Amino acid sequence: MSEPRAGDDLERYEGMFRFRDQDYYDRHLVFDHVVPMDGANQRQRFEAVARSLRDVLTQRWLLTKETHHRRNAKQVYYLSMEFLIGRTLLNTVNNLGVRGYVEEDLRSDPHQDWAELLDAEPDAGLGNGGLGRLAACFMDSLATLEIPAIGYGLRYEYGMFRQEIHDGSQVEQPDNWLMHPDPWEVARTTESVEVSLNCSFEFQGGTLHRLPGQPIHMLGIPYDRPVAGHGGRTINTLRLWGAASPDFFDFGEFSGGEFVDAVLYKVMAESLTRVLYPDDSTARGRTLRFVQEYFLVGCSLADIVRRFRDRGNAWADLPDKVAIQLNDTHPAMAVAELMRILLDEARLGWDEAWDLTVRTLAYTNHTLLPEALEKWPVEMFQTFLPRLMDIIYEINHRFLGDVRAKYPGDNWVLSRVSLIEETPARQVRMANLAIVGTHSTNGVAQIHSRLLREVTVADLADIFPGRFSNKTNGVTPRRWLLLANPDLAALLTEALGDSWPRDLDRLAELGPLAEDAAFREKFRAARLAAKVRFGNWLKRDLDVEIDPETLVDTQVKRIHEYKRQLLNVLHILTVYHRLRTDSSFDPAPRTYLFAGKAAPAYHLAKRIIRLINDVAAAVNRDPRARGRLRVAFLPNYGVTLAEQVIPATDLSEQISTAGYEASGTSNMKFMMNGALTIGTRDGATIEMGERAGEENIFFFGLTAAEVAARRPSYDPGWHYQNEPETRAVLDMLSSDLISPGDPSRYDLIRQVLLDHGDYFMHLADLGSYIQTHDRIGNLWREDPEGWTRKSILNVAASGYFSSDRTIEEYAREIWDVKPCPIP
Ligand code: 26Q
Repeated sequence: MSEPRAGDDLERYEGMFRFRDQDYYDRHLVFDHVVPMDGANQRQRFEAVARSLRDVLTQRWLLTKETHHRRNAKQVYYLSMEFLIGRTLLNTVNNLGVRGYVEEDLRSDPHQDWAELLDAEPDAGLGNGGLGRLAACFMDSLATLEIPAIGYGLRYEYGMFRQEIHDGSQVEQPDNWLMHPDPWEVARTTESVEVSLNCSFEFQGGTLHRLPGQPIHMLGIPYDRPVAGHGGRTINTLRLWGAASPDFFDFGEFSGGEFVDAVLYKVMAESLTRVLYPDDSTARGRTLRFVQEYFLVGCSLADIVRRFRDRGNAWADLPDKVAIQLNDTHPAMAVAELMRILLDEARLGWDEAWDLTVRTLAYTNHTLLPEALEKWPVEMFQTFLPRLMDIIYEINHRFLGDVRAKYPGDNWVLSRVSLIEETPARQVRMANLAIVGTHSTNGVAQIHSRLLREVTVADLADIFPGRFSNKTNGVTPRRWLLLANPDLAALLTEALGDSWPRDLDRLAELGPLAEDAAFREKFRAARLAAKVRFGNWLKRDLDVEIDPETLVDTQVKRIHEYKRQLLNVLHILTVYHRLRTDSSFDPAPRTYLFAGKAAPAYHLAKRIIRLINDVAAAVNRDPRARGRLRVAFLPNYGVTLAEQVIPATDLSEQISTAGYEASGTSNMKFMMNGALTIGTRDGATIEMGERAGEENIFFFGLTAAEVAARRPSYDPGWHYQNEPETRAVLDMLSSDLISPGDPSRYDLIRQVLLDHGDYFMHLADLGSYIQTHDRIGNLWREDPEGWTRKSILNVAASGYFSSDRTIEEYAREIWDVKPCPIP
């Protein structure tokens, strides 16, 4: 090979990515891949850019760790089965503040296309939805606020499935996001930890079977990813565990000719972190999931305790040095595992161990849906984790003793708060374990925290009144505004200067500008630019055409009955019905967008996807709807698609049955980007109304209290009998229009709505929903200036929904941690 720096192409790369006079980029491109500069493909270029950036932040990353260690600062450990991180490149470039530099250099290179290069990065979808994305936003805020923190999760080789739509129906495809080497991760094999189960297992036909009597030892290999805070001062770590089998184990014991068995055993252990469970609402008792949860807890606690001891701390100081947050009950075995470590390894007495455990751990609840509350069979604990089961029994014994003293003679209360459910089967109630075994339980929006306290776990809230609080969710403005919406971000910087991404309350200063016609004009131009950009992206990537001048009305989230995508569909069908039957009907032109995944076993949710696609096909081919009504289902919703669609949306649909959406977080992302909201009084949408002013949010429908009061006497059939439009629309479901040649295709949906009582009360809210949509359409068409005013006021009121505010509340009120500035 000739001298590498002599070629023409190499000349062009001179200076590029020379952040510190080192040719990071060209070295990585040529030497990592052994290709000439002009022979590299986009993927290789992406890896080289990412590796160069990692080089740039490496010193800060090391300095961050070293500073936290040297100061022995109190650390936050965020334990979560999910981190929905999405792509990392652009976010890291932005947060390090090198975007202008990188883009400028790339512009001068003919082989390089920044947009294509960004597209070459896979979307790390290691989560289902809101809970996983919240964990990722929190990591961004923790680093930005310079709080010492490590996120702990699992390194699933296959994340959330890729959704394809075939003939209108969802088809799940594996998401092989680690197919190429990931440039962000660092495998730290020297920091591997061993975790043991009392019982081994094997996979047969995709399910896990126990192999009794054989204990299994597994290795957790840490894969670290840098989390660069905005401003680039603190680089925290997201540590994801990959499973392996200890090498010494297999070949020694199996050397009697059972080489193949040894290899199979190894493969079995490695299967543990193969795939994420793509289910966010039904906690079905799958053994593999149980073992995954323990694996996360076992590896993470061993790591936390090792780090704590390495710093020379005494056990009694654990709560002063360590704060562990449990993201839902998924890692709630941490209560028993920490007790095990303190009892069996540190050899503390029960009372001291319990005091330290409770003061170190805290728990966040994310759902009120009973079917999503985790319960694991006692027998499963006994098989795999008998020591933890013993500890849970002892915790329960002591706890119930206290409860008996507080409520003498009340056996009902005992059976309700017990950590063990006796019937129909003996199961460990993970939420009860989490509440009893931690010093803090919080909900994620005011209404959710109140319902949690007053309804879901009322007895436990009575026993531990001081433990309960609310921490309303937030989202990171770096990814969801600065990165996702460059047009609006530029306008904000022009109006406010460049501190708003780290001080989102400054958006309040936009309030007065709502009355400034010149600013409104610029604001509308920025919003339109985002819509045009989205339109181009849609055409190019998904071959869907939309008119950016129309009202873009979007519902993107997991498909679930309680989120009521069906209510949205019923409204669209109502508009369509009017267009078909009334030639004078002339609604404001709208584009209705849907996106979202259904759990693979959730048949009704999958049928709803098919219905949306059938409705889209019917509407989009009908000349009467042309220019007025368009519907599209965008496949494979995830972080990357959200970044595209949210900035281009005029109207955000937050229409869950009141009392069922714990918080919602996309509602906040839409608000920050200038969408107006149509919503029920549910989750954090209520707080959005309090901050933006009720007149700037379109609320409709029953409140949570009204839902509960109406339920006993609710009769969906009444609406069908007495509301002609409701009847017409429901009858359309079995018509040739929507389900040509297959009139029973939507029988299931019709039955859910009419014959099975419409549990989520679609028909009760439909009238109010349609009226509200009519008002919205009129405002859009008749008073565009008024619309823009409301839009600006929404952005101005969105500062509260920065995850920086949320994390500051956790830091002050739960963790008692302070920032630890890196020199
Ligand atoms: C549990 C056991 C077995 C298999 C799967 C699960 C499981 C997985 C994920 C249960 C629940 C989830 C995810 C729940 C979730 O995303 N909840 C959402 O959390 C957001 C952040 O707080 C809220 O904004 C949403 O309202 C809430 O639905």
